[in-house]
Amino acid sequence: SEPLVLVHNDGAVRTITLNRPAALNSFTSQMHAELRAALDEAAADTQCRAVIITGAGRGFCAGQDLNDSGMLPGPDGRVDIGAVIDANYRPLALKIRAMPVPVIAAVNGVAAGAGANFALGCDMVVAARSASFIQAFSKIGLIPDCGGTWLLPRLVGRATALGLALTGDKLPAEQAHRLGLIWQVVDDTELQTEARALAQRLASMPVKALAATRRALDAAAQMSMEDALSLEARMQRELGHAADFGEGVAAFQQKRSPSFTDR
Ligand code: T3D
Repeated sequence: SEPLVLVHNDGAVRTITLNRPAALNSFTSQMHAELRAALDEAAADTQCRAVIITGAGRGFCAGQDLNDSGMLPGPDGRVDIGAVIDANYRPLALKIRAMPVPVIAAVNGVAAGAGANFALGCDMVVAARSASFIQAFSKIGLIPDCGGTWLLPRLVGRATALGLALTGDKLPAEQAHRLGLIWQVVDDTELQTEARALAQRLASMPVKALAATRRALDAAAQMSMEDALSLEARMQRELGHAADFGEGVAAFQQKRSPSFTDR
């Protein structure tokens, strides 16, 4: 049967495409498993220096597939959503946050529910002009998951986060960009080209430091400034011993372009 996740390599850039277009790439347990495997392989392959996640067809990802077997009531007549979250969404959100390379979401169409927060949890989000973001959870009696409760207020502030989460209104890409929810909006026809150009640019940079930057920002968000300064010193000391820093400084001094290899 068709793989639910497609993987394509273009030099140092790996594109992972969610591939259930008939159901707007909504998540089944099987698609989750294939996505986890693709991310693990990208993380383990030292040739891979940037990852793009996008969707096949007209949607990016419509969140949980509401017809998947995990959505069926158990013997007690209840659906065990907690089990689905523990098995699938929590590991996914954590995995993206722990990737050793930058992860770009190229949002080609609607991103709803966990599909929206999965995109927003990536390092940079580039969206097609016709794409949109929907915190669909409230409409079916749930709260934002896949990191939404943590991400949304940090990205756009409490008032906007609550407005989006309570109404479940569709937020067009342009508006998401104006609110600071995403990095960039591009013409539909340019999405894959722009995402690839950004990924190639990041892949040529010191990716070890880029991944450390994500880690430092996330950790610092919970700290006093004093503690953040200590964290910066600790991480900077470590990066200062890595090959990329030596190469970056040498290339600057020799007025040549650097060639970074650390990961
Ligand atoms: O386990 C847990 O539940 C916990 C995890 C929860 C995380 C979540 O993600 S909860 C939120 C789940 N997602 C939703 O509630 C979104 C449901 N989908 C929609 O509201 C709409 O499909 C969209 C607004 C996203 C797009 O609308 P539209 O009009 O562009 O497309 P459509 O016609 O509704 O959808 C096209 C097809 O995809 C359609 O199938 P069909 O009729 O052509 O055979 C539709 O049923 C299917 N589809 C879309 N979303 C889902 C889905 N099938 C299963 N699950 C979906 N989430």
